Amino acid sequence: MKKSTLPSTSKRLFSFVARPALLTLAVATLAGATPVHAQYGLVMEPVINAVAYDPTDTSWWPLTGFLAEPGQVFTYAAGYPRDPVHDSVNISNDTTNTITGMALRIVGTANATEEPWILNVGARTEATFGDVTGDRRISSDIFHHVRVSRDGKFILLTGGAIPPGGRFTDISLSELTRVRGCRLNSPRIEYVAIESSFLAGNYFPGDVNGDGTVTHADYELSLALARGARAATPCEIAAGDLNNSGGIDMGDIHAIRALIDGKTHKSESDHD
Ligand SMILES: [Ca+2]
Ligand SMILES: [Ca+2]
Repeated sequence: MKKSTLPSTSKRLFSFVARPALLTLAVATLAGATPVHAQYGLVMEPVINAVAYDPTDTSWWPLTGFLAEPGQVFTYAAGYPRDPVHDSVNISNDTTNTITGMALRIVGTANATEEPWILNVGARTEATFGDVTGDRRISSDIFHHVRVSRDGKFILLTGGAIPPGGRFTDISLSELTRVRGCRLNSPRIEYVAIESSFLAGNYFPGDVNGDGTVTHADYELSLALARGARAATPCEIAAGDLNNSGGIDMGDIHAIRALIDGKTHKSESDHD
């Protein structure tokens, strides 16, 4: 399978956070309980790199065809074998937002990578986000911070910006890997359903409602989200997923409470 050629700048710029994240992912994958039926896993590596403006290039896709606003979710299909269309078409940020992050979540399976597809949201899949190119990083020359959740299903790329008019690659590398102790039956096909969204603005730990400070309002909001009042947006997860579980849960609630209380951790029982 052909490996994508990445711009050399991506090798310089993008390792310090991605590497621990991937190590965490690898540990989680190896240490996690492997179902008896699992014989293979699909690893996906989103590659979001800058593309220079080229007036002669008319093949790019406008982002608003998928995502018009921060936090809006577009569900698509990707997987193995790779879809060459997505390796050769670039995307233009035709929104009015400066994009400050990308969030992707594996949410199920799919039967094809091009519409019409059937997306089975909630279906079990062994697919995770991780390194496909072999450099032990998630490569991007735009976003310098990468966080992969412990279960490998959620990836958040931040620490960069795509201004209005900016262009970027639409590439998700993928490969099938053998799960420990099992044989890889080849060729196999696996497509997964992926929820994608973009962030605009700055998000820092604990500021779940994005108003610039960490207050009791963030605690209340995160508590509601942890209790399932509604699905957390990628922006809320970016700020509130302090334990890197890929969502807002009770572990985050305690961490946010500790931030509000000005403590690094809570060791005493908590009476509300
Ligand atoms: Ca806040
Ligand atoms: Ca969490």
